[in-house]
Amino acid sequence: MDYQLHHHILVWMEEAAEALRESHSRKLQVDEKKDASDLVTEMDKATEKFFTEKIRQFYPEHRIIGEEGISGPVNDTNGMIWVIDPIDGTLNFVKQKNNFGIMIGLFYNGKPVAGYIYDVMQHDLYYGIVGEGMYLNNKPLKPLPVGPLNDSLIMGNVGMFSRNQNNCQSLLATVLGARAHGSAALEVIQVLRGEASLYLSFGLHPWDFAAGYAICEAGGIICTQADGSPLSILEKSPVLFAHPSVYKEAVKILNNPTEIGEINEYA
Ligand code: 2AM
Ligand code: CA
Repeated sequence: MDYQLHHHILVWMEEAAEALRESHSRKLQVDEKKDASDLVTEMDKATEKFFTEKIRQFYPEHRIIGEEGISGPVNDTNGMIWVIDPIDGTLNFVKQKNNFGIMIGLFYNGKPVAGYIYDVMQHDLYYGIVGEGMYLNNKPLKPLPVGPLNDSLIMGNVGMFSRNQNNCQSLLATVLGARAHGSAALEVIQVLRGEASLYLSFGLHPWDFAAGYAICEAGGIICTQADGSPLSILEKSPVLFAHPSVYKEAVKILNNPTEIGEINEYA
C-alpha cells in the first residue's frame, strides 16, 4: 500500500464527510431512481464528482467504478481500480439525516488492497489495509470475540428476511437475532467490530460491497458470494462477509434448503 495514496484517501474522506454534514442545513435536490425508496441526491453526485476529480488529478492512470457512473465504464480488472459509493444509505441520508456512509474500495488487478467506510454522522472512519489489519480512526480495531453461529447476531436487510430470499429464514432461525440499518456501510461496520458474526445481502452492486470486502480481507473476515464462490468487483452478487467461526455453517445453511426452524419472536 502506497502511504501517500492512503493519506490522500483519509484527507479526501474527511472533506467529503464534512460537506455531507453541512448539506443537512440546506434543502437538497432529491430524485427518484427506480421508485420512492431508491433515491439520488445532488450530494451523491457531488461527492462522487469530488473523488473523481481528485483521483484524475493525482492518479490519472487509476480507473473508477462509482454508483453515479461519473467515470467509466470499467470492463476488466487490470491495474488500480477505485470502487466508490459516495453515499451508502441515501434513503437514510434524506429521511434520517443519519445512518449513512461513504465507501471506497481499492483493488489492484481485481484483488483487494484497502477499504474505507466512513460513518459520517459518528465521525468514525474504519479502514483496512490488506496485509496490515483493520483500523478505526487510525487506531488498530480489534473485533469483539465471535462465537458459534447459534450464539451470535447477524446483519442483513428486512426485505430479504421477510421474503425468505435464498432460504435466509433458516439462518435467522439458527441465530440469536438479525439487525438491519438500511445501509450496507453500517451493517458491515458491526461485523468489523465483532458485534455481529456475519453480513449477508443478495444482489449487491460492486460499490455496495467493495469497501467492506477489502476491510474484511484485511481483518481475516471471510468474503465470498452466498454460495461460497469468489466475489468480483465487476459483478452484482449475493454477498457474505463472515467471521471464520461461523462462515462454513452459514454457507451450508444457505445452500442446503431445510425446514425452517422456529424464529424467535424478537429476532
Ligand atoms: P445505496 O443507498 O447506496 O443505494 C439498503 O438496504 C442498502 O441497500 C443500502 O446499502 C443501499 O445502498 C442498498 N441498495 C438500495 N437500493 C439498492 C438496489 N436497488 N440494489 C442494490 N442495493 C441497493
Ligand atoms: Ca449510494
